[in-house]
Amino acid sequence: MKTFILVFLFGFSAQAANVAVVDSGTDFEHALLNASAWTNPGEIPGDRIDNDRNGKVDDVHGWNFVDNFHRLFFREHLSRVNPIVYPLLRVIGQRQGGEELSPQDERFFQENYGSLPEPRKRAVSAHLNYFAMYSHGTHVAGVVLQQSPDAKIMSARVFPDQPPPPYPSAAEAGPVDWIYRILGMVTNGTFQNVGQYLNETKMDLANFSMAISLPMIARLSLGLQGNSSPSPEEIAKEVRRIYVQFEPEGKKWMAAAPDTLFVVAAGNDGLDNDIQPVFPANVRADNAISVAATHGFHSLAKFSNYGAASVDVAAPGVAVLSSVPSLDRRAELPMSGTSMAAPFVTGVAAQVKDENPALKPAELRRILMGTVDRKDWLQGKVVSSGLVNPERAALAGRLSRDMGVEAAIAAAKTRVADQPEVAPRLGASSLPELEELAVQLVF
Ligand SMILES: [Ca+2]
Ligand SMILES: [Ca+2]
Repeated sequence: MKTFILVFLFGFSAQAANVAVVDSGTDFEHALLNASAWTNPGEIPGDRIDNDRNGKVDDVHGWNFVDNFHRLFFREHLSRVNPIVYPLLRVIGQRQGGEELSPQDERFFQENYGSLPEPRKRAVSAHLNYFAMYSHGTHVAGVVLQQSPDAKIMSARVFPDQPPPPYPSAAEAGPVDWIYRILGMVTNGTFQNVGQYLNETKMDLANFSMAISLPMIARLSLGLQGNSSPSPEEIAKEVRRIYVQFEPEGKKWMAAAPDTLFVVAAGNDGLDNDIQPVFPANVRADNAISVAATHGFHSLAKFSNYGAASVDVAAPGVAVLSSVPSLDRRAELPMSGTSMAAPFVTGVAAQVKDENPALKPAELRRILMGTVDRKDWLQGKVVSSGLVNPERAALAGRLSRDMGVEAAIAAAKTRVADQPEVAPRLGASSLPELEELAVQLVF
């Protein structure tokens, strides 16, 4: 009887990690996600009553912080998405992954993009960008679940919604307006509220696949000061000046949720974050870790930011296949960016937490960094000089139940080999427009 009770208690305590995806909203109707939504135990859905009295009415699977509203994702916008985005993004993703395209795929791309007149090309590109942002939080959640299938996903929506630009007319949504809206949310304390919510809902992890574009703000600011064509050095200097004003705000977010590990994408400018800081990736805290992107396990992605002192680890982020919203609720597409590398690390961290729920965020971070595959090509690029190793990190998590974290890391290192460095296939393409889109469409 005693044994039975112990077994029962042990089984009860082994709980899957709670993971917040702080992003553009997550489509939990997707077949790959619908069993994985975190559910607020204190809230009755749809009764228009704030049952748990946390100031948020019907916050069942998360909260929409942009609109202060329970709806996290607007599936009805799918009717305004042109279905051409699916095959186009598939072809572009294949190119980003270095694949050689079939003649049919090349012809398809030429007919639907390459051979179009300039204004229509811009319109298609705007539509692809819209769809990628619309899908972002759904794709990111899928990547978390690939590494941690039992994780419970909470959606914290922080991206302002933009209606899709009509297809294929040339009307484009203004990125400057969008930046101002995000900026407003940073300065009005929205993200601090996100931090408080992560704390209230006991999130083990929070994935931040986002960056406030300080270079864009720097250009605007220098323009207002009469410098309309600044040099890269002038931009970097202005970015550093602006970053210093943002940093205390970021520290507040992380301090608001001390039991949550914040996993933050390093950014996609191909630049050194030690020289030109990225917000919030550069915010240093015991409960934050920043992530660069690699091409498979082989090389640093060309677009990825890095930083010997400011970016902690690397993980795969090129042509990552994951869930995207679609009418049939089953679509998957490849996407590239540090936005895809961060949730890889978030998912691994969720597995480590499952192995030992007693681990604190700083210990999770230490395990992720201490169990990497060290690479010469990541030396001087990330603090740990390495790529996150899921199996080794999980083993260190398990061992840490019975020994100190450092001893667990050392033991895991002797037992799990590095992941094989398979060289990517780098086929050529004769389509310059495709190459250009493959470089531009990173998230
Ligand atoms: Ca509530
Ligand atoms: Ca309710």
